[in-house]
Amino acid sequence: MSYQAAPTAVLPSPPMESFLGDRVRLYRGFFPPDEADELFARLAHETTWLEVRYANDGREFNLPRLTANYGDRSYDYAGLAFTPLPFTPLLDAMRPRLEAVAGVAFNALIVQVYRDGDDGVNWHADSHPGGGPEPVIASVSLGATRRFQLRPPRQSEVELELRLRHGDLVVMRGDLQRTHVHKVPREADPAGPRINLTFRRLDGASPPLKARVPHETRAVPWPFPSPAPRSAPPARG
Ligand SMILES: O=C(O)CCC(=O)C(=O)O
Repeated sequence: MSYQAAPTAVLPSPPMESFLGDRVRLYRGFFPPDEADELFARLAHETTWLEVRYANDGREFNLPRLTANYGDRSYDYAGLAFTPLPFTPLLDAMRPRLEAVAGVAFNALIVQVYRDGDDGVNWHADSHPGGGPEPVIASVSLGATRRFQLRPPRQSEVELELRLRHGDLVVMRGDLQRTHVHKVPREADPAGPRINLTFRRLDGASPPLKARVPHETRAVPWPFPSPAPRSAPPARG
């Protein structure tokens, strides 16, 4: 296949819905269905998917999703350190349209696959110090529809829930990562796997992790075997 990003100059402004004081912008169908299908298929095969196994309180957990880091900065989180790979031609082809909408030159990317409804990501904020106080994050959804929830850190009720579908783009901006945490909850029966890409801008040298969590990674090529049942992990698991 020959994925070609549409030239940014000829694209009309995509329709947008705005939430939480315009700090969450949702572009439904940013990637039209044919393009989203091709991106999903190529990312599934071309991504170097890693299973992350880590120790916490003397027990071992698998991160409940597979992950891959790209770019020229490592986006380390939750005590886990990653070695980013260079952007692939496909990821480079996706970048300009996302940068045009977000107004930021992205240099770091996490790609994740939620293999089934047991995969998810727990409450967290994207507060990597390299992202500065007001990071702009472009988050692309491909594949199964999943819920994306936001709430203030000390509040138990969800303040905003979006159902993110194939081809949707969410841009988070402003001080959102200080006022809110977000989560992709586990779900009983999603219609298959979902790939998420979060493009970010990181400046300065990555500071050393405050507390390194012992972990190891293992490459898992697509198509994935049925994952083992996952137990409840700690924060951001
Ligand atoms: O999968 C998503 O939509 C969110 C991913 C996420 O929260 C993250 O990468 O920080």
